[in-house]
Amino acid sequence: MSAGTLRQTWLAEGRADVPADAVEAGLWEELAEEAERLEPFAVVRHNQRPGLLAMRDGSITSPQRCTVHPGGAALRALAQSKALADVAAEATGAPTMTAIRFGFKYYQPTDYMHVHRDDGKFEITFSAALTSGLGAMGWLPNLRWLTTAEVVGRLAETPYPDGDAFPIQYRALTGFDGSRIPHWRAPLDSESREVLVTVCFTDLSV
Ligand SMILES: O=C(O)CCC(=O)C(=O)O
Ligand SMILES: [Fe+2]
Repeated sequence: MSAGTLRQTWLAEGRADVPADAVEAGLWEELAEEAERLEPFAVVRHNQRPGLLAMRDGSITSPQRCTVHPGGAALRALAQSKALADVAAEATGAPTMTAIRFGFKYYQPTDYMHVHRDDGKFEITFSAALTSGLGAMGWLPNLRWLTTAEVVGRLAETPYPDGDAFPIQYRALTGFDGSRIPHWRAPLDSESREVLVTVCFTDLSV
């Protein structure tokens, strides 16, 4: 995909498809092994405060339950790869991009994440599935440019709004404008626990 296409898709749709060759097949294997190995040390994230909480950085937090781990050498290699930083920069138009948060998220059956907006420092959030049963995330790209107050006003009563499906692909990264586009994961409807890998970039040049 040409750089121009990445940029246009980002501007128009708030998403960026990472070319398959940006991540080596061997690294996916290492990520899957690392996620398995670190799972016993993952911590439960269970925010039970009901409703949407508007934060001063523009993010919106909401109830969620899952297990998280910041990863090891394989995830650092992914987060620090030049190919991924280049996609992040081309899409967002920022000169240089730095990964400032990354991790594995483990969803047990019925784990969930209500509608929210990511940390305002994140210019782009990439995610991929490390297991095959994760399914789509929900998102509302039409609300991308609304203010925090407007989003809270509209979605306060709907943890899982009637929105669009954002496919989380198995061993393939997709970027999206997670600090602006409200998104969520409905309770996991699967027999097995599923694993997501996520990497968020910011522009440290400003
Ligand atoms: O489960 C997902 O696909 C999205 C997770 C998410 O939005 C987050 O961790 O901020
Ligand atoms: Fe998110």
